[in-house]
Amino acid sequence: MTYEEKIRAVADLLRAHDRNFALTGAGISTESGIPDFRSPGTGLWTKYDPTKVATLSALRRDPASFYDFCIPRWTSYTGARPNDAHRALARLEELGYLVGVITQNIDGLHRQAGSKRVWEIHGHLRTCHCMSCGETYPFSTLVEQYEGGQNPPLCGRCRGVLRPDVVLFEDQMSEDFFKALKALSGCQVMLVVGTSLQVYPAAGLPELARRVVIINREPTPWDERAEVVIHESCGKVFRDLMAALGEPL
Ligand code: CNA
Repeated sequence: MTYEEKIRAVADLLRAHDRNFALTGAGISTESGIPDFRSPGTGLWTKYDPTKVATLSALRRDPASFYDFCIPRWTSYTGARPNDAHRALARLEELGYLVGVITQNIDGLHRQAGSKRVWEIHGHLRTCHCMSCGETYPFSTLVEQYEGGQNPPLCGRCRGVLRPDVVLFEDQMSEDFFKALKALSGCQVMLVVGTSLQVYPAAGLPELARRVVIINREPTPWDERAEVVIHESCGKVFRDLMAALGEPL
Protein backbone atom coordinates (compact mmCIF):
# COMPACT_ATOMS: atom_id res chain seq x y z
CA MET A 1 0.00 0.00 0.00
CA THR A 2 1.18 3.56 -0.67
CA TYR A 3 1.10 6.16 2.11
CA GLU A 4 -2.11 7.69 0.66
CA GLU A 5 -3.79 4.27 0.50
CA LYS A 6 -2.87 3.63 4.14
CA ILE A 7 -4.38 6.96 5.22
CA ARG A 8 -7.60 6.10 3.34
CA ALA A 9 -7.62 2.62 4.91
CA VAL A 10 -7.38 4.11 8.44
CA ALA A 11 -10.15 6.62 7.62
CA ASP A 12 -12.33 3.73 6.36
CA LEU A 13 -11.66 1.68 9.52
CA LEU A 14 -12.71 4.62 11.71
CA ARG A 15 -15.87 5.21 9.63
CA ALA A 16 -16.82 1.52 9.69
CA HIS A 17 -16.50 0.96 13.47
CA ASP A 18 -17.76 2.76 16.53
CA ARG A 19 -15.66 1.37 19.40
CA ASN A 20 -12.31 2.79 18.52
CA PHE A 21 -9.53 3.91 20.87
CA ALA A 22 -6.09 5.46 20.62
CA LEU A 23 -3.13 4.21 22.66
CA THR A 24 -0.41 6.84 22.76
CA GLY A 25 3.19 7.01 23.95
CA ALA A 26 6.00 9.52 24.28
CA GLY A 27 6.37 9.77 20.46
CA ILE A 28 3.14 11.75 20.13
CA SER A 29 4.67 14.54 22.23
CA THR A 30 8.10 14.84 20.56
CA GLU A 31 6.61 17.38 18.10
CA SER A 32 5.64 19.42 21.19
CA GLY A 33 9.33 19.49 22.17
CA ILE A 34 9.31 16.71 24.80
CA PRO A 35 12.01 14.07 24.18
CA ASP A 36 10.83 10.44 24.21
CA PHE A 37 12.82 7.54 25.69
CA ARG A 38 13.91 5.48 22.71
CA SER A 39 14.16 7.62 19.54
CA PRO A 40 17.65 7.12 18.07
CA GLY A 41 19.91 10.12 18.83
CA THR A 42 17.41 12.27 20.75
CA GLY A 43 15.65 9.85 23.14
CA LEU A 44 16.54 10.04 26.84
CA TRP A 45 17.94 6.50 26.68
CA THR A 46 20.88 7.83 24.68
CA LYS A 47 21.95 9.58 27.94
CA TYR A 48 20.37 7.66 30.84
CA ASP A 49 18.63 4.39 31.50
CA PRO A 50 15.23 5.44 32.91
CA THR A 51 14.67 1.93 34.26
CA LYS A 52 17.54 2.71 36.71
CA VAL A 53 17.00 6.40 37.54
CA ALA A 54 13.19 6.79 37.38
CA THR A 55 12.45 3.89 39.71
CA LEU A 56 10.71 3.51 43.04
CA SER A 57 13.87 2.08 44.61
CA ALA A 58 15.96 5.05 43.36
CA LEU A 59 13.41 7.43 44.91
CA ARG A 60 13.53 5.54 48.23
CA ARG A 61 17.33 5.09 48.28
CA ASP A 62 18.37 8.61 47.30
CA PRO A 63 15.38 10.96 46.88
CA ALA A 64 17.54 14.06 46.38
CA SER A 65 19.36 12.57 43.35
CA PHE A 66 16.06 11.23 42.02
CA TYR A 67 14.64 14.78 42.09
CA ASP A 68 17.82 16.30 40.62
CA PHE A 69 17.28 13.99 37.62
CA CYS A 70 13.48 14.20 37.32
CA ILE A 71 12.49 17.78 38.19
CA PRO A 72 14.17 19.50 35.19
CA ARG A 73 12.45 17.00 32.84
CA TRP A 74 9.04 17.31 34.44
CA THR A 75 9.07 21.11 34.64
CA SER A 76 9.97 21.24 30.94
CA TYR A 77 6.78 19.21 30.23
CA THR A 78 4.57 21.74 32.01
CA GLY A 79 5.45 24.48 29.47
CA ALA A 80 4.75 22.25 26.42
CA ARG A 81 1.70 22.76 24.19
CA PRO A 82 -0.36 20.13 22.30
CA ASN A 83 0.50 19.54 18.64
CA ASP A 84 -1.67 18.55 15.65
CA ALA A 85 -1.71 14.85 16.63
CA HIS A 86 -3.09 15.65 20.12
CA ARG A 87 -5.61 18.07 18.58
CA ALA A 88 -6.71 15.51 15.97
CA LEU A 89 -7.37 12.86 18.64
CA ALA A 90 -9.49 15.33 20.60
CA ARG A 91 -11.44 16.20 17.44
CA LEU A 92 -11.89 12.50 16.54
CA GLU A 93 -13.45 11.91 19.95
CA GLU A 94 -15.71 14.95 19.55
CA LEU A 95 -16.82 13.68 16.11
CA GLY A 96 -17.57 10.19 17.48
CA TYR A 97 -14.76 8.37 15.64
CA LEU A 98 -12.97 7.56 18.92
CA VAL A 99 -14.23 6.58 22.36
CA GLY A 100 -11.11 8.10 23.93
CA VAL A 101 -7.36 7.99 24.47
CA ILE A 102 -5.30 5.67 26.64
CA THR A 103 -1.95 7.31 27.18
CA GLN A 104 1.36 6.29 28.71
CA ASN A 105 2.32 9.96 28.84
CA ILE A 106 2.40 12.05 31.98
CA ASP A 107 2.56 15.41 30.19
CA GLY A 108 -1.19 16.16 30.27
CA LEU A 109 -1.22 17.25 26.60
CA HIS A 110 -4.27 15.17 25.60
CA ARG A 111 -6.44 16.93 28.17
CA GLN A 112 -4.94 20.29 27.18
CA ALA A 113 -5.87 19.54 23.55
CA GLY A 114 -9.49 18.94 24.57
CA SER A 115 -9.72 15.13 24.81
CA LYS A 116 -12.43 14.37 27.36
CA ARG A 117 -12.04 10.61 27.91
CA VAL A 118 -8.37 10.08 28.76
CA TRP A 119 -6.93 7.17 30.72
CA GLU A 120 -3.50 8.27 32.02
CA ILE A 121 -2.19 4.80 32.79
CA HIS A 122 1.25 6.02 33.96
CA GLY A 123 -0.20 8.90 36.01
CA HIS A 124 0.17 12.67 35.60
CA LEU A 125 1.92 15.77 36.93
CA ARG A 126 -1.05 17.56 38.46
CA THR A 127 -0.71 16.25 42.02
CA CYS A 128 1.78 14.61 44.38
CA HIS A 129 1.43 12.88 47.74
CA CYS A 130 3.36 12.11 50.91
CA MET A 131 5.00 8.68 50.92
CA SER A 132 4.47 8.42 54.70
CA CYS A 133 0.98 9.75 55.50
CA GLY A 134 -0.58 9.90 52.02
CA GLU A 135 -1.55 13.61 52.20
CA THR A 136 -2.15 15.02 48.69
CA TYR A 137 -0.76 18.33 47.36
CA PRO A 138 -0.70 20.09 43.98
CA PHE A 139 2.39 19.10 41.99
CA SER A 140 3.49 22.76 42.14
CA THR A 141 4.10 22.35 45.91
CA LEU A 142 6.78 19.76 45.19
CA VAL A 143 8.43 21.93 42.51
CA GLU A 144 8.31 25.10 44.63
CA GLN A 145 10.05 23.35 47.54
CA TYR A 146 12.72 21.88 45.24
CA GLU A 147 13.35 25.23 43.56
CA GLY A 148 13.48 26.91 46.98
CA GLY A 149 16.32 24.54 48.00
CA GLN A 150 14.30 21.89 49.86
CA ASN A 151 15.48 18.63 48.29
CA PRO A 152 13.80 16.21 48.74
CA PRO A 153 10.46 18.05 49.01
CA LEU A 154 8.67 17.20 52.28
CA CYS A 155 5.11 16.85 53.56
CA GLY A 156 3.91 19.91 55.51
CA ARG A 157 2.07 17.65 57.93
CA CYS A 158 4.46 14.80 58.82
CA ARG A 159 7.79 15.68 57.05
CA GLY A 160 7.61 12.50 54.94
CA VAL A 161 9.06 12.63 51.41
CA LEU A 162 6.67 13.83 48.67
CA ARG A 163 6.33 11.94 45.41
CA PRO A 164 4.45 12.78 42.21
CA ASP A 165 1.37 10.80 41.14
CA VAL A 166 3.21 9.15 38.26
CA VAL A 167 3.85 5.43 37.84
CA LEU A 168 7.59 4.80 38.23
CA PHE A 169 9.36 1.64 37.12
CA GLU A 170 8.70 -0.96 39.90
CA ASP A 171 5.45 0.82 40.95
CA GLN A 172 2.05 -0.82 40.84
CA MET A 173 -0.11 0.18 37.90
CA SER A 174 -2.53 3.09 38.36
CA GLU A 175 -6.28 2.90 38.84
CA ASP A 176 -6.61 4.35 35.31
CA PHE A 177 -4.85 1.27 33.90
CA PHE A 178 -7.51 -1.02 35.32
CA LYS A 179 -10.27 1.35 34.16
CA ALA A 180 -8.74 1.31 30.67
CA LEU A 181 -8.76 -2.49 30.65
CA LYS A 182 -12.51 -2.39 31.35
CA ALA A 183 -13.19 0.37 28.83
CA LEU A 184 -11.37 -1.59 26.12
CA SER A 185 -13.90 -4.38 26.24
CA GLY A 186 -15.26 -4.73 22.69
CA CYS A 187 -12.57 -2.45 21.22
CA GLN A 188 -12.77 -2.71 17.44
CA VAL A 189 -9.94 -0.50 16.22
CA MET A 190 -6.91 0.70 18.21
CA LEU A 191 -4.73 3.48 16.79
CA VAL A 192 -1.33 2.88 18.41
CA VAL A 193 0.54 6.18 18.16
CA GLY A 194 4.15 7.09 19.03
CA THR A 195 5.02 4.17 21.26
CA SER A 196 7.83 1.64 20.90
CA LEU A 197 5.59 -0.94 22.69
CA GLN A 198 8.49 -1.99 24.93
CA VAL A 199 7.03 -1.12 28.34
CA TYR A 200 4.64 -3.70 29.82
CA PRO A 201 1.83 -3.99 30.72
CA ALA A 202 0.90 -1.06 28.42
CA ALA A 203 2.53 -2.83 25.47
CA GLY A 204 0.03 -5.69 25.85
CA LEU A 205 -3.04 -3.47 25.37
CA PRO A 206 -3.22 -3.91 21.56
CA GLU A 207 -4.07 -7.57 22.31
CA LEU A 208 -7.48 -6.29 23.41
CA ALA A 209 -8.35 -4.76 20.02
CA ARG A 210 -9.78 -6.60 17.02
CA ARG A 211 -7.82 -4.41 14.59
CA VAL A 212 -4.62 -2.51 15.22
CA VAL A 213 -3.17 0.47 13.34
CA ILE A 214 0.45 1.40 14.07
CA ILE A 215 1.55 5.02 13.56
CA ASN A 216 5.19 5.25 14.62
CA ARG A 217 8.43 6.53 13.09
CA GLU A 218 10.33 3.32 13.92
CA PRO A 219 9.25 -0.32 13.58
CA THR A 220 7.46 -1.88 16.58
CA PRO A 221 6.95 -5.49 17.76
CA TRP A 222 3.34 -5.22 16.53
CA ASP A 223 4.08 -4.32 12.89
CA GLU A 224 3.66 -7.93 11.66
CA ARG A 225 0.23 -8.30 13.24
CA ALA A 226 -1.23 -4.84 12.58
CA GLU A 227 -3.77 -4.18 9.83
CA VAL A 228 -2.11 -0.92 8.77
CA VAL A 229 1.44 0.23 9.64
CA ILE A 230 2.53 3.82 8.94
CA HIS A 231 6.16 4.74 9.66
CA GLU A 232 5.82 8.53 9.62
CA SER A 233 5.68 11.44 12.04
CA CYS A 234 2.31 11.45 13.74
CA GLY A 235 1.66 15.19 13.21
CA LYS A 236 1.70 14.66 9.43
CA VAL A 237 -0.29 11.41 9.62
CA PHE A 238 -3.09 13.01 11.65
CA ARG A 239 -3.27 16.12 9.43
CA ASP A 240 -3.65 13.80 6.41
CA LEU A 241 -6.10 11.51 8.20
CA MET A 242 -8.34 14.44 9.19
CA ALA A 243 -8.26 15.69 5.57
CA ALA A 244 -9.22 12.17 4.36
CA LEU A 245 -12.18 12.23 6.77
CA GLY A 246 -13.20 15.66 5.43
CA GLU A 247 -12.46 17.24 8.81
CA PRO A 248 -9.27 19.25 8.37
CA LEU A 249 -7.75 20.55 11.63
P1 CNA B 1 9.43 5.30 23.72
O1 CNA B 1 9.88 3.96 24.13
O2 CNA B 1 10.40 6.43 23.83
O3 CNA B 1 8.94 5.18 22.20
C1 CNA B 1 8.54 6.31 21.48
C2 CNA B 1 8.33 5.87 20.03
O4 CNA B 1 7.77 6.97 19.34
C3 CNA B 1 9.63 5.50 19.32
O5 CNA B 1 9.48 4.23 18.71
C4 CNA B 1 9.80 6.60 18.25
O6 CNA B 1 10.27 6.07 17.02
C5 CNA B 1 8.40 7.09 18.08
N1 CNA B 1 8.31 8.53 17.73
C6 CNA B 1 9.03 9.55 18.25
N2 CNA B 1 8.58 10.72 17.75
C7 CNA B 1 7.59 10.41 16.88
C8 CNA B 1 6.74 11.19 16.04
N3 CNA B 1 6.80 12.52 16.02
N4 CNA B 1 5.83 10.54 15.27
C9 CNA B 1 5.73 9.17 15.29
N5 CNA B 1 6.50 8.40 16.06
C10 CNA B 1 7.41 9.02 16.86
O7 CNA B 1 8.11 5.74 24.50
P2 CNA B 1 6.89 4.87 25.00
O8 CNA B 1 5.79 5.82 25.28
O9 CNA B 1 6.65 3.71 24.14
O10 CNA B 1 7.48 4.32 26.40
C11 CNA B 1 6.74 4.32 27.47
C12 CNA B 1 7.29 5.26 28.56
C13 CNA B 1 7.85 6.57 28.09
C14 CNA B 1 6.11 5.67 29.37
O11 CNA B 1 6.29 5.19 30.67
C15 CNA B 1 6.06 7.19 29.41
O12 CNA B 1 5.63 7.66 30.67
C16 CNA B 1 7.47 7.58 29.16
N6 CNA B 1 7.69 8.97 28.69
C17 CNA B 1 6.66 9.87 28.62
C18 CNA B 1 6.90 11.14 28.17
C19 CNA B 1 5.74 12.11 28.10
O13 CNA B 1 4.89 12.12 28.99
N7 CNA B 1 5.68 12.93 27.04
C20 CNA B 1 8.18 11.51 27.74
C21 CNA B 1 9.22 10.56 27.84
C22 CNA B 1 8.95 9.29 28.31
